[in-house]
Amino acid sequence: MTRLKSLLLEKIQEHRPRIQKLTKEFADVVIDQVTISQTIGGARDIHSLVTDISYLDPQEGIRFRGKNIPETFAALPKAAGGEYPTVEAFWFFLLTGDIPTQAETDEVLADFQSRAKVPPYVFEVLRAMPKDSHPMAMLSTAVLAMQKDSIFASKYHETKKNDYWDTMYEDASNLVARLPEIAAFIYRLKYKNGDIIAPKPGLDMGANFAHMMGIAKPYDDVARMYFILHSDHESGNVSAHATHLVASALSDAFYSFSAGLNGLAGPLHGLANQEVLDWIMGFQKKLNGAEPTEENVKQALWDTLNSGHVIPGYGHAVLRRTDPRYTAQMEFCLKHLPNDPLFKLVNTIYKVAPGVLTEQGKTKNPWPNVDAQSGVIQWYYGLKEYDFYTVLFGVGRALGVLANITWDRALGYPLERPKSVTTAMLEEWAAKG
Ligand code: AMX
Repeated sequence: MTRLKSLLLEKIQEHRPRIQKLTKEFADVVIDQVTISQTIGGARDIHSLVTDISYLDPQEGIRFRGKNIPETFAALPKAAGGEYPTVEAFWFFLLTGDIPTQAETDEVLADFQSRAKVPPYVFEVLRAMPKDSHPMAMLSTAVLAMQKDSIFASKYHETKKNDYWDTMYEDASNLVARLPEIAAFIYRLKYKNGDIIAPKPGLDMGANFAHMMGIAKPYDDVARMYFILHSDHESGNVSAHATHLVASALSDAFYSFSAGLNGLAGPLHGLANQEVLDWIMGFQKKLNGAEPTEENVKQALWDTLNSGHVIPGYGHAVLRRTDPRYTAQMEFCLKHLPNDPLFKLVNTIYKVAPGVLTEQGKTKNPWPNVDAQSGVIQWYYGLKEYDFYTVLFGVGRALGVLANITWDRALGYPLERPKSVTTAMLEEWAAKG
């Protein structure tokens, strides 16, 4: 057994009594109340999910296992010659809460390489899809296609509930190890005339992804940063919640993560990074060669709002400040591409959009989220096919949601089944005040 898996088991055994105590001794302690507006309004803010992998504070932003983004980047072992930690080190951290040593990180890398072979039928499935399929539909289909090899599903009847985490962990690890090659394959199949670049053994996930995409350094660091930043945002966002919900029926990781990806593909969620670039390209086209200014950006933002659309990359269901994932990427841009015209335009939007949204007065959070900044970096390194951007988000998101469903099974979390009410019942409660 690898150090990661044996430590994970130790952590699971340590954690189980905490959940047992809470459910046995404190089951009836009230932690929240539900209003009519929350019931109609997408269960916003109801405290009804539990995860220890990340926590999102509305003001402070995300903490992974208690560490904010700068702390996470500083604490984890870096790739040799790179500025950012390896995805392998981060996976160890997400699953266990411990910072791995270099030796432990190297073992994850070796373990991933033993799992990384993508079954050939996946490529056949992808090649058979219509050429104009969206890359997210392709990614989700590829993940679902691998369901037939799920260890969790094949051993379900012989596995005791206490051990479900083990086979879930195996599937989760296999998926994480294979996703970069699948994503790069989709990219090169769709946009590079099917000129596929084979993976290179020995490289960490970020470096191997950059290699398979055919993009030179420092894209390896971009990939590491990107996958880590997009990994987890606690449990209530659509992709995390969908994955958790489907897995709660004891569907395996392939069914569950495919469902999560389908949610990520929505324009209000992960597709917003594609929408941001689309907005910028449309704006530049309308400028017809003129310089972007605060005035014409402001006008374009109002035009978007007045046409009944959202400003992509702005607003958030939980956050009430600039997303620290936005800031982390902005810092990367300031260091590596400070004079890039697209970066400058994104900064101009950042200057103007919060004021426009505040003046419009609808959104609870006028500040940018992760998606407002992420496309600029990809564009700069030559990845201009922006309908691919959400796939990158998806590869990163796998880390968080798959760590979560492994822990879901470890802690025996039950089938999710919130209760519905009817409109008449709400009206009755409303009449009572
Ligand atoms: N542009 C215009 N209107 C916005 C807005 C934006 N960026 N953000 C919120 N609003 C509007 C909402 O549409 C809503 O209008 P309505 O009352 O007419 O329905 C009103 O403001 C109140 O919304 P809210 O409570 O502030 O936000 P929410 O929790 O309902 O939605 C989100 C959150 C992210 C869906 C929303 O801010 C949005 O649509 N943003 C643009 C899309 C985007 O960037 N999504 C990515 C989010 C991060 C991620 O998941 N990757």
